[in-house]
Amino acid sequence: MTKIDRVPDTKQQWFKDAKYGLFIHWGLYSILAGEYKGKKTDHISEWIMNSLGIPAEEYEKLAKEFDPTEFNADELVRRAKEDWGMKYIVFTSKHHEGFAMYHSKVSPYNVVDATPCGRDILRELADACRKYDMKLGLYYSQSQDWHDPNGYVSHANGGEDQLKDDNDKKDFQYYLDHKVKPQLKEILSEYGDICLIWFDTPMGMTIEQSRECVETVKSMQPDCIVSGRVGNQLGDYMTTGDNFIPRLPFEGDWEVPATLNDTWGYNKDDNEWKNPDDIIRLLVKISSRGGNYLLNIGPKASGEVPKESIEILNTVGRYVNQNADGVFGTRRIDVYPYELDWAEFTGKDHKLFIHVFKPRKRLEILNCGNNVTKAYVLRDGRELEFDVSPTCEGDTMINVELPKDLREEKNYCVCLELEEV
Ligand code: FHN
Repeated sequence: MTKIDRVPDTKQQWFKDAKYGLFIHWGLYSILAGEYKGKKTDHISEWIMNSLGIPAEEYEKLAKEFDPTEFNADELVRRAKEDWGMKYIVFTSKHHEGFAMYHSKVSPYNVVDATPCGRDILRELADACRKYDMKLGLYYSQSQDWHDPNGYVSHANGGEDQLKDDNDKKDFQYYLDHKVKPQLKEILSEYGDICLIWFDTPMGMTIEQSRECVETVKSMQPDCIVSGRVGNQLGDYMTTGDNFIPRLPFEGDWEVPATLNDTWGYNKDDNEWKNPDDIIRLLVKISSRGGNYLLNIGPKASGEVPKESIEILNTVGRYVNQNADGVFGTRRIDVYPYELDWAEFTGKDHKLFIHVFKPRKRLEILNCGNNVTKAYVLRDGRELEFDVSPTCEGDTMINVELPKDLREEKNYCVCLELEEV
């Protein structure tokens, strides 16, 4: 395995500072919720068309059932911003199923023309994002399209019923020229500023084809960045494997796309919800290594966000909002080389943030660099006493005394201000 320590640099401050975003996987697969004609998929639910081998002419009938009476873009974006503390949203404008969740003139297979609801979901989200000053990015599946006769099909899980994979008989370039590029132009011209295009799984794409995707984006909105999965190393930042957290603090910009359970699209049978404490810790860990955490929700067909997702994100959001200075705008912390089972560290300017995840009597921090000038609880500014002592191994230990009420607590953050050198 090659060790990668340098990844692309977006040169965009907002992305470097953002740290935490909301991924939304929503499409016709949400109607099936993991089950078709009594058969359940054991793969991620947005893949159900592929994994259960549902022919395009059957699958597309689902559009007639799409009527999301519970979807409220304003409420969702408000939650993401205020309750969850997120800095950007990435929405599936077209997933591998090929269905556009916006009003496309390029293909009638879209949420306005093919459904009874006739609602342009992307328009509703874009308006809400503008209202709440939330950055909006769009997922677009550029390589796989199981509805278009020339879009690629890949198989992720070796089941028996999967869609036919006859990619070598397809005119992929035709699909790129007549669907992908025109649709990219639509989403980049009709919905205001788009902060990023989240390309996915570049299977089979040549470097020239990846380049055409990048150039189409940049020609429409030069500041819009593209995800690593545009392929052929042409992304503006690195996208890690799904739910994979790099151990190394890469130099450059990167993002971890992650699920709250074991699927992206809604699956009524998936109850493998992650623990909010673990999510908080992962967010901080990723920040400390210099990355962003893009955490997913899969709304139901009705537009309702599963209550489990809301509860988890509310809990994480309370931590994030109370400790915002220790999360947002923090930088890769290569100055502090230690791992502790009870804490994670983030840093920026002359501050070292100690995120405490297990009850402690006092905080003992080894060799944290410059002299500490002040220690305080981040959420309420309470100053803490500390002293510095040499250890018998010749190191320096900072001992931060904790007030009684904090000694039984977990999930809080202490800031050490360090002398400028
Ligand atoms: O196949 C997709 C999957 O459905 C989902 O969209 C994820 C999100 O990162 N991307 C692909 C798999 O990596």
